[in-house]
Amino acid sequence: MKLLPTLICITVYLGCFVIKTFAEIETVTISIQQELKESETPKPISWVLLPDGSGRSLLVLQGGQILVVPPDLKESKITSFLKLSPDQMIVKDFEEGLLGLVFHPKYRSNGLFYLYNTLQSPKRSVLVERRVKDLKRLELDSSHDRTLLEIEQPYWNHNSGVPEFGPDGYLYLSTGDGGNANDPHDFSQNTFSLLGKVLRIDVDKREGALQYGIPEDNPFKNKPGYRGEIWTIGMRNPWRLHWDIPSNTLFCADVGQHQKEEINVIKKGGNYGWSFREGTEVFSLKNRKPSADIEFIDPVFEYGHDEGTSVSGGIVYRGDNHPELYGHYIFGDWGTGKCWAIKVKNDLVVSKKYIEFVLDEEVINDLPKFVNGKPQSPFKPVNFCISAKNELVLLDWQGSVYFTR
Ligand SMILES: [Ca+2]
Ligand SMILES: [Ca+2]
Repeated sequence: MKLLPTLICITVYLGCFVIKTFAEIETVTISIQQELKESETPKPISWVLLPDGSGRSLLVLQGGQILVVPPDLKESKITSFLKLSPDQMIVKDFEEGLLGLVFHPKYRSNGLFYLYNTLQSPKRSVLVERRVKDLKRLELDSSHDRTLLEIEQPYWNHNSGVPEFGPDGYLYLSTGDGGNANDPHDFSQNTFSLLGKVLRIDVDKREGALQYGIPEDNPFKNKPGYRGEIWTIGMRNPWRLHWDIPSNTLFCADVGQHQKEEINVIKKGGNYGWSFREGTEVFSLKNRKPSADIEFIDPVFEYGHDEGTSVSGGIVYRGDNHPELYGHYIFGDWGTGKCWAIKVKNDLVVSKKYIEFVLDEEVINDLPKFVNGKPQSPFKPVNFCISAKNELVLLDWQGSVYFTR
């Protein structure tokens, strides 16, 4: 751990000097090592511990493959759990594909898990329930393939992903605004659309024609003009949700357009602004005015496009090896590789640190670099996950898996 002195950065923009002063922020330095080096792991998007006490983990790849990794990470023992057909999911492999997996809270007794992925013709996102019939051998029940939700997607981008179960046993799913740019159909604020929202559903029930139930205490249940599944409004492209059970907090990193990247604390019925706002700023491009009675919830933390271009949310660290990060929400930027740890109390950031990751004695995510306005980084974090030992797993979208030491 080291404390950076106040930094004065001089950058040249169109011939003029812009002087920026960054406040004094502690930088935590953490050594990492690459794992699964010999294995093909293109576009890893999630590392999920199997909730069966075996210490095995699943590595979810955006192309549709899910690998089973043994507790000792021995590559010769890696097996395939399942494989979705990329042809059915993907036209543009930048944001389409398999985007999330979550186990049912009662997985040990019912074997259920959920996949969130895109499908084509017509373009849509689906939430599908599958079942493991032999938990030890991880054998799938091929007859169990239940589509709970299908959400039409007008464009290839902004499909969000990574559903989570809350401490209440309900499933929370974030959705993007449909895609393109500028939320062209105003889906995020449209309360009859499931796009641009956080949704909350009961996978153990059925309601009318729906393949799930809508919890009685959902904020807009039975309210005219609203879909009852909606938990929050005004999301752009959440990547990703995370329920921190010890603090009873649902975190939502929301990818911004050209100005601000957001970390939000999700509140029942909240309106998180897009596309009236981007972060704490008015999104003026659309020249629309929100009605006076809407109260927007600002992010608890945001950064501008001088530090990154696309936020990748993570998890709250509760491991033993890095006490300086304990209780901090860990996240980073996909474009520049810059990483942060923030501790949030009563919706306020009470501690903020940068994290430098060191691989073979070299920092892989030091100061952000932009070349012709595009971020350059050897490290493109797409997710921050938890290992079987409760330590950090970093997934680099370029195909690498790193463990902290
Ligand atoms: Ca889309
Ligand atoms: Ca927002």
